[in-house]
Amino acid sequence: MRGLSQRAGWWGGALSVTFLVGCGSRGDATSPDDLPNFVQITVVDAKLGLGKSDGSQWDGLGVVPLEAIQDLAKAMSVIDRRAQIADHGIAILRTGIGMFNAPDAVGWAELVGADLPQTATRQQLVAEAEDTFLPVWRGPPTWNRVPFHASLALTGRLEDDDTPGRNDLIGNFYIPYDQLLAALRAQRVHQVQLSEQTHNQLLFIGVLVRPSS
Ligand SMILES: [Ca+2]
Ligand SMILES: [Ca+2]
Repeated sequence: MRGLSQRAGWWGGALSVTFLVGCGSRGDATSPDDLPNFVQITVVDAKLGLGKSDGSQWDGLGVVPLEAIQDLAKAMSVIDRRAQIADHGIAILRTGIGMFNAPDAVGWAELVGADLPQTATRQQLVAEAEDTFLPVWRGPPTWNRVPFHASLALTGRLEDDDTPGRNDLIGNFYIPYDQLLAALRAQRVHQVQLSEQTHNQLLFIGVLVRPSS
């Protein structure tokens, strides 16, 4: 946990800055006819909201301005449509680490869908570091040779570890096939926007989907 140092004026300036984004257009790496039968799926990282949906901090006392939470999520959603998160959006979250008490993300993820192999079991999401809005998952959790068809989805849950107390829910998430397909076509880590599913508490989860023999 970190001390609260809240500067309301900072938000107006930070969030009014134009988010600089690339067009992100690389063209489709795959056409419908050459989609792989199997893929490898990796859950790489996450981007967490600056506070809880009620405006309280993840840990400790104090508030996070609701406007700041909503504006940040809104700004980042525009970027997501280009399948990119601008460096400036990440900078806001990094700066937030010094201003608000960041969570200690833990959780799990699992695949759902038809014809999944027995090896496609639930995997734990353990952050490399505590107290961060930008957790990177240890491992990272990866499933190999996953049948790739329209019934496939990735689901899971993130909590803020408050041991020995009761954890705070960050969010339950569901990433459908079309987003996994977008990740496959992106040929790099694809940030899936989840803020609408989680009341702006879980902004994105980064997934990597690659063809698997
Ligand atoms: Ca907490
Ligand atoms: Ca905590």
